[in-house]
Amino acid sequence: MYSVKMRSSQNTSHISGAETICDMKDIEKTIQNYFKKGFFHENGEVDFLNLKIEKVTQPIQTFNALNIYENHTLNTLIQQSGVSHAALTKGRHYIQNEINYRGAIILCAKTGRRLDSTKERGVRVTHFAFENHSTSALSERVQDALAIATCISHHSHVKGELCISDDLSYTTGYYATPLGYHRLHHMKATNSREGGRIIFVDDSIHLDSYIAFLEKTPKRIIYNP
Ligand code: PML
Ligand code: MG
Repeated sequence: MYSVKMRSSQNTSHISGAETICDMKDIEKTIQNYFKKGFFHENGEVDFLNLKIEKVTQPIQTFNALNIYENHTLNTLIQQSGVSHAALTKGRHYIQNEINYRGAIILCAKTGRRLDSTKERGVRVTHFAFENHSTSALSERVQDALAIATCISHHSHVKGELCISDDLSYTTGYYATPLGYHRLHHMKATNSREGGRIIFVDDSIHLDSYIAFLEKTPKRIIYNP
């Protein structure tokens, strides 16, 4: 199996990213698809696009995807998952600031203090593949989001993850906990690059091994509700 990754930018500012793990025979069509996705993007004209293909050498770990839910409010979810309002407010600041992080920001669920030291890059969930074994079709965007959310929440110290897309016209976000992926509609105004991923954790987490799991361990996420 091979890990295939794409990221594109304008003036070093993040425009788009995608990734999967696939068989050798599927690499060509995957990079074609990622080229189109990353190069022709509503977020702006691209002046840099990186495609990376790497052979997967470590064993792949398999996880069941979180179940998808609708109709919950963010405030209720935040409260139920043990994240404070102060932490949510700080998380929203990272989402609303001018920086488009490529990855996630990790905050203490109690105080909202930033715990990772990845600056403007953020922590990227990489080396994962999504397999839909259910009869319900999911858009490519939701498949990716569900795979990433499943990886992020697979740790006993993670309370929840808030994600809002930084794509101009996509306003649905989600809040995921180890108990489910909750879609949240109308999370921002259209034509806004505001967006990002915030992971709320218990600050006794062993951050280095958690980040190594997210960024390096090959992961397969099976959706079969
Ligand atoms: C993104 O576009 O990067 C994030 C996608 C969030 C998907 C939310 C949903 O529709 O379930
Ligand atoms: Mg995007």
